[in-house]
Amino acid sequence: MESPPQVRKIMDQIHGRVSDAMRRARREASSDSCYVPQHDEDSHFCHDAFGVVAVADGVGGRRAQGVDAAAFSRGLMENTFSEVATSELGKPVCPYKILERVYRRTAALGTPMASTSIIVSLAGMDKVLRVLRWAYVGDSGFAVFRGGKMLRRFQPQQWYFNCPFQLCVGNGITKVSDAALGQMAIEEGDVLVVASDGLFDNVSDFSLENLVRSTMLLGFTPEEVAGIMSFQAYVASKDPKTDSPFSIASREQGQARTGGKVDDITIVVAFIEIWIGQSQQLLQTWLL
Ligand SMILES: [Mn+2]
Repeated sequence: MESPPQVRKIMDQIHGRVSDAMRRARREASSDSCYVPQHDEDSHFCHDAFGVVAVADGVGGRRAQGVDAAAFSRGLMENTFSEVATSELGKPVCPYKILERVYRRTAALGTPMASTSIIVSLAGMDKVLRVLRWAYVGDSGFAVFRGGKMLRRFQPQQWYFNCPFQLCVGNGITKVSDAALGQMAIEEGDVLVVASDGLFDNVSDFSLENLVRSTMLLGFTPEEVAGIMSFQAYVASKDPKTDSPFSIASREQGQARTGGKVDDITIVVAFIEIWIGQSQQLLQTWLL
């Protein structure tokens, strides 16, 4: 199918950017994020050189008593960032080992409250195959898209409806060893979305697929895709009539409910780019 001129122009620009990126040495992914605060208790980061994305969502059970529900999620993310940024570049990052270490560090400081958390890393290169690895606790999660289709999605962990597994100081019922772990092979061109429940409770998988498909077709950047996704989640969260994934799940629990769920919305979008360096690429070409 012939593309309209403006789309061709965007595609040419993208190809130009891809060529530029090819000239650079090692690079795991191109990622960016959008955060729409409501209670401002989410926290996140993405680090392209290490190929790591992480999101944490502070659980605000005692917010009314003036306890800072953001402290634990921020502590987790600050410690995760420092662990990742000081690790050896090029060496695969194990999300569970990092989660375990940063949980201990954050808990040892006596940081109040609790948080869900997810860490995703691009790890374990097997020539051209790259592996995506994850560890998460609770309902901060991820989805992987290939060719505009949702290939894989996390399953939220919760003790009961709207009460996610959560890490906290002391003897909480959730242990760090309860984290859901997994891995999958990914390919260049795959799209990874890592987000807090502010996204997944407000936007259906079907809508996410449509959004990824259309924004990829238009050559949007990770920042733009994250922004559009956040806007869709925010609009749904404030709409009392929309049939959100959260309201559908509520009805399954026997609660009469419609509308979105007002919450912090954190979304990180990463385009998987597997540049293995020009010399290695040449070598591979000769070997073929
Ligand atoms: Mn949340």
